[in-house]
Amino acid sequence: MADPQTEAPRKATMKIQEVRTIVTCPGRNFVLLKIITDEGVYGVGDGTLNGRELAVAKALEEHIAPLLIGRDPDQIEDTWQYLFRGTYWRGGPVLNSALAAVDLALWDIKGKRAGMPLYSLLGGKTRNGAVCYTHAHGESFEEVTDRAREFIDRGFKVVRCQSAIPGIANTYGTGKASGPHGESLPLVETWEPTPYLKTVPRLFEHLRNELGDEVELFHDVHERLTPIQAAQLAKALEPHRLIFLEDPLRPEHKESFRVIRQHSTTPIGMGELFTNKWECLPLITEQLIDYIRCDLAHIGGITEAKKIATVAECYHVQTAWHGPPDIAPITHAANVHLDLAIPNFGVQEWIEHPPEVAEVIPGGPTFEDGYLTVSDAPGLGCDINEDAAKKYPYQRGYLPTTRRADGAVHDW
Ligand code: CS2
Ligand code: MG
Repeated sequence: MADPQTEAPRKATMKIQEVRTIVTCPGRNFVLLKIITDEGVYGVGDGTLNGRELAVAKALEEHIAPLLIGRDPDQIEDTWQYLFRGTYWRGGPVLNSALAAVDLALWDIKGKRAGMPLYSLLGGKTRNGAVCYTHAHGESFEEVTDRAREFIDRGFKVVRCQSAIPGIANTYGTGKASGPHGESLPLVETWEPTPYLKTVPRLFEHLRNELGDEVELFHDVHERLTPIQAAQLAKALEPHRLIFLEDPLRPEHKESFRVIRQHSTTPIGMGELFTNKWECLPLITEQLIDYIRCDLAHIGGITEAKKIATVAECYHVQTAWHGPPDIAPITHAANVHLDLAIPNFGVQEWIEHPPEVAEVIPGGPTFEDGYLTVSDAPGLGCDINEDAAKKYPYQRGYLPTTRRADGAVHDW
């Protein structure tokens, strides 16, 4: 523990000697962390925040790294509390992504010291693999169906489906929005609820007719609807049996989820924009959602996710941790370690990174027949190849923004 007067670390068997932030862009930007101890053991973490990467990198370099030098890497909870509550100005996506990077790296060190994979430290395996989903998208229903079929043929048992909406330019999830965009300004997407609400149920009717009943399907609203629109959509989708409807409402309005629940039995998933456990609480304790899907890289890492999973378990809520391509394989590995250990795992989002990513960050999860697994290597099982990282310098990139047909800003 730290000295109560000075925060100077008390004598520890092992000390943090160096904290290295690595920003790299092997196809997209990642903010990686290496925490190196005086005994040579090191841990790797990920604090990538898509579109605001350097804010996290600066927070780590300038504000957090100096606080870690000399601390005992074993005391993860104390370090977590110290970094979260000890800043006074706490939380939010930037600071909690930075905190996540530290948390992941400390768990990695703990696993390496114990000689155990993380899932083992978290209580051991409750399942052999984590069933996962990926994204099928397209300009037409036929294109979405063909993509979904390719994934099903590869073994996927769950597929997220998004199609272009007639009359709307650059619809979310149809494939134009990802990756760094150089120095350019954000791509602008448009949004109108009426064509969207008409199209999505038709898409799923088409998909069920073409793909049958066995595959699990779902759809990401990306927090764009009003409560009553979300209720209408959830109700209209009932016959198509979605595993869940993802992120229907903005993260600010927890009580609005009651409106959806009052009108529909379509399961609801929510959470990639949350940055701490308290934001999840009302949705879980009121049983307004069925899947909690926070992003480990934005909520302060494994320490916070484990607590959220435990609270969710008490209320029959399952996990579906966010697993987009804009977080590094280190976070994907952390997701799967947790999925394998907790009793209330639901489904895991997973998008295959291009090969350059594995060159820089080897050791991410492995996909086989619809399931993800991780290696039995101690810790998270990932590494950072710093020489390879140098080959791919940071490129400024923005997420798209969204405007209504009349030009007004809407949620992306
Ligand atoms: C999406 C994300 O994976 C998802 O469910 O909502 O792709 C999200 O748009 C990105 O993580 C934003 O960076
Ligand atoms: Mg989403």
